[in-house]
Amino acid sequence: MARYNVKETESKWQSRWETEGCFVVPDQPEKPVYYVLEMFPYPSGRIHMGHVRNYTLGDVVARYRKACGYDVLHPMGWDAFGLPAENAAMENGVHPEDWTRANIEAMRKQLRGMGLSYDWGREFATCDEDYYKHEQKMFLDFLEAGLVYRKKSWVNWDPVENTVLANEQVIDGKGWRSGTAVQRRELSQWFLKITDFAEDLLAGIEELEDWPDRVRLMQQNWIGRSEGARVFFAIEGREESLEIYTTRPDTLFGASFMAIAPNHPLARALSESDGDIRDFIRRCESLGASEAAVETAEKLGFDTGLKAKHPFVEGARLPIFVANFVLMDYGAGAIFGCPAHDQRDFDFAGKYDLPIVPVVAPANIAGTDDEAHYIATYRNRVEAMVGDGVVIQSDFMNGLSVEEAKSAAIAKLKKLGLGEGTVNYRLRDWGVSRQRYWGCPIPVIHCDDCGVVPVPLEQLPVTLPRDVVFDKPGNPLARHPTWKHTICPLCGKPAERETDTFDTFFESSWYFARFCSPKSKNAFDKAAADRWLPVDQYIGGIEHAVMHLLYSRFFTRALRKCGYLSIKEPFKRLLTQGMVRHETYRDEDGAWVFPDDVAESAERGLFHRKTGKTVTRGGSEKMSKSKRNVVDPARIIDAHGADTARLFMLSDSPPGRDLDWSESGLEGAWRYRNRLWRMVTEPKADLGEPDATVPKNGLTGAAGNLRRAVHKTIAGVTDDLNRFAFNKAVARIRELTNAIDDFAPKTGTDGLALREALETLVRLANPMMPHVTEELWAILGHETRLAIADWPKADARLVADDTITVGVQVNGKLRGTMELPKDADNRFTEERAMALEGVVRAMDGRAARKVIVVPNKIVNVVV
Ligand code: ANZ
Ligand code: ZN
Repeated sequence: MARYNVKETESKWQSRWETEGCFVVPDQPEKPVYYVLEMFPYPSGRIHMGHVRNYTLGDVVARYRKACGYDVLHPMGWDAFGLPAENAAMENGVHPEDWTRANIEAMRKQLRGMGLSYDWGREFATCDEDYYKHEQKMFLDFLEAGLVYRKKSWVNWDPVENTVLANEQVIDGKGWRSGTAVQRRELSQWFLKITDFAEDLLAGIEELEDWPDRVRLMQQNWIGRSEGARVFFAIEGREESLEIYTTRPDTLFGASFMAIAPNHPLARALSESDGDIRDFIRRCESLGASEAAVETAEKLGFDTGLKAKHPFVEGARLPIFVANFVLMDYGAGAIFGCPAHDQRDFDFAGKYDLPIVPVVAPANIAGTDDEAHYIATYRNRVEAMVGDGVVIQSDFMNGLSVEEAKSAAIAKLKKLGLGEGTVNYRLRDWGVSRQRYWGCPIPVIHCDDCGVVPVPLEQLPVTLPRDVVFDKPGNPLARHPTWKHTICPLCGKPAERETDTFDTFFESSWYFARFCSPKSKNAFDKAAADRWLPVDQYIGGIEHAVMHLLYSRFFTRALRKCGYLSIKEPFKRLLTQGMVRHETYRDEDGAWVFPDDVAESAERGLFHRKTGKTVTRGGSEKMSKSKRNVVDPARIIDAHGADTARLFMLSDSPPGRDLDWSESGLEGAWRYRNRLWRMVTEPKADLGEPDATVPKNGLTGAAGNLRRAVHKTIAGVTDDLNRFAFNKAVARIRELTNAIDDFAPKTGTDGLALREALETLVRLANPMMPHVTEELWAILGHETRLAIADWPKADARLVADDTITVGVQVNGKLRGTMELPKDADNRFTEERAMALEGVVRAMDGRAARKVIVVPNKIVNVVV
């Protein structure tokens, strides 16, 4: 048989599957349905190894489920809006749309080269007018349902990207993409009321049992529910009271100051007549608005001179500070400070010389002789006592536990009309306005007389103008000479369009639903969505654990509220794949070196192929362009074939773990594919006809053993695939390959057993290596496609273990083992045991005093 021609064979099957419609999903499925979805890519222009891993995992699931008798929805599309297209426009003068479309073309070609079982007829890009127009209607529906509002707010402004960033996009005070320090700015923004669903989003996590625990925890923390109290402090000499939020009302007797956010209305009001406060606020604003920035900055306060009245202690007064560590958009934007039991307040009190009054003591100290000493020396501590304990120095709460005191304080506040218990969330509403061109236009009009007016439905979609220039940073929509000028739908006077576009997370929050009916005139057909959703298996990177998944879960609820959908959660089961890693290399000057540029020789060690500089090998890290430790999938697939790359991606690690890319691993996969090819194309016996049945009983000896191995492998691989243990499945397939290699067929029926073994091997390996197995299936004489064939079934009688291993001990020491038929009788067992070579040697001619047989387990010989 000829050598395996990788390129020709792979592209042949890719086009046949396509022309024969093997993966076209019926609109009216008759079988049970299964929806497997991989996170769709941003069309950067080239696929990377993360894509290869993600899409291989999804394809194995899709092909396997299809073989198991499901109608499988397995679609692919493009998350096509976003800033890189605008950057490319600015750098190279290419239009964002042209750049994006060209990238999609290139990447589609690369994905096709991987032999993925997509229904390409369902493909779309989010920048298609036919996609984004539905979002505009959705937005207006959300508006009507009270899920959208517009608010002037402080935003994180990225001065390099010239746009607003969501809090989640600010990492350590810096923009997630630009890496530059984020500034604060006040802008009018559109918000989606994700907080309306805070409780429900949290409760829903409970039911997502098939999500990784890590992701569930991240979502929980992000929503950040806390129980506490709202307390209203009267302000001396003023009408209004000061509302604060606290999770520790039990510490109210330890309060020694109040603090408000720099942008709190009270601070604003005071700054109008006080230049010093004004300067202080300005100083705080230059520090950045994100939680992280505030957390790391030095704690600064400014005493306003105002005093708050303590709710429980007659005559007690607390100074009110403006403080940079209080955030306006959390709780009430104001706090009471209890230095003894909060580290931040402790530091603040030290700095501004405020009282530190302990009101909680460890249980073994409270009420004992040590209590006085605890109180007297408290100020000398280096840290606040934030733990649990018993309440002291607190009047009616003395002796209570922290939890009991919380309830007692809340009850008292309620009675006094000064507060109540509340639940608070860390989750913020989602600001969706972006000052960018390459996104979905927000469909509203601003009229001087009528205010903000939604674009009437019959005027949708609002499309992007094509003629834009990127000669300077900022939003070209706002600079466009005509686009934004329109007339007010209400009064008919000249008015202006909103020039902001949606955050691109908007598009990725509902694409999974569009795939159910991608040609629908509506966003999607409800019937199709009901049929396919929720997604049975979603697969993607851990980097989307918070934002994308939370936004999609929110959209599902919002769409349900607006009558689009009836499901509660979008993704039933989630698999987050691990990173693909690679060793890093640096030259003498510390510059990163591409692995491909590294050569090795005995006398020079590692060196740079082109510059000749000495190279040192660093640790294995996530593949990234910045460290140059990337391997281009296109090159790998071109040189070794898609099947090889796919097999390697599955072989070494379970999907959730990181995977180390290695040449040797890749070579191993390549050798295995060739071995499979030879084994089937040069069989050791006449294999008979494809439909010849193997005699069910007549097979004994080696052929019988082979059949048992075949059926055990079927059962094992099936089990592995159900559990996503793809690496184990690969290992099992390789074991079967060895067993087939060891098999020496002698008779005609041996040939039939060999056929069954080879066919099974090919069928089990098909989801991993679809091309070579499809070709081998044809070579084995089949005229229908393996891609649409059924999954092999294990014969239960052959799977059950019918021989067992029994150990033999002489005077308590193991001297040998033997393979016995299950439930062999004691006499037969004893005879076989006494004949074992190790046993004979150990007995050394002595007679057995006693032989104890524990059936199916062990034999003990006493001499
Ligand atoms: C008094 C107190 C005493 C507090 C004490 C803590 C310990 P979590 O758990 O994150 O919800 N806080 C409230 N609003 C704030 C804001 N806008 N900016 C900064 N800090 C704020 O934290 C709630 C606690 O964080 C609240 O409880 C409040 O300080 C502070 F021994 O109130 B605490
Ligand atoms: Zn008007």
